[in-house]
Amino acid sequence: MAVVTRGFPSRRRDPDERVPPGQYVTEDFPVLSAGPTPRIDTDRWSFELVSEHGERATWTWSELLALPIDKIETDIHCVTRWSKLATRWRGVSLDHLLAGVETSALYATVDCYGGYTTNLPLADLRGGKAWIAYEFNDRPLRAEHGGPARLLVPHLYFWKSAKWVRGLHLQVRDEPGFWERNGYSMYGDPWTEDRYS
Ligand SMILES: Nc1nc2c(c(=O)[nH]1)N[C@H]1C(S)=C(S)[C@@H](COP(=O)(O)O)O[C@H]1N2
Ligand SMILES: [Mo]
Repeated sequence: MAVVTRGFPSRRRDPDERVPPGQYVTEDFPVLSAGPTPRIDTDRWSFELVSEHGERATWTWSELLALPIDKIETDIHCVTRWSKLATRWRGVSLDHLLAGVETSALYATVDCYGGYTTNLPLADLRGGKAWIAYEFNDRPLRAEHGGPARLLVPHLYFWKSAKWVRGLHLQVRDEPGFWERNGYSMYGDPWTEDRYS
């Protein structure tokens, strides 16, 4: 799969239908960070996948970029009620990173430089629904938006799209991440307004 487009039928569908309940559309790109912006050089960036058995796989920046690259066009929805339509990204599908992993785990916790975490079902990271994104609007992803690379899981509220991603670990049980421990939903489906637990 070389190219993915999602959420792209903007010329055919009524824009109102693309906005989940309780959301408004913004042209801005707000920055929402729970702490200071970590600065990570791509020279020392790596992504580590840890299975529930403790098996590890690691990708350097150049190893990541050697994987098939997708172009993604998608709407994003923040739980604080802004939605941004037709955002454009480049990234590597999690399918490529998860392909070689032996697991029967059903959940994942995403780990970040700076300490942020978030949890989601492993199934939501598979099937062309989630990426390690490193470009936004044809430019390197800016640090405040998670550069050099962030998770992009646009079908869930945007707090699941962890910035400054550095890996994920697979879990047999669903463990709450940073915002999930602070009252946000374990899942976060914008279409059912699954905001808080
Ligand atoms: N590492 C990290 N990732 C994060 C956050 C954060 O504070 N730290 N905030 C989350 C929240 S609540 C949102 S809405 C989006 C915001 O992304 P943006 O700042 O690029 O708009 O990032 C998510 N990912
Ligand atoms: Mo958010």
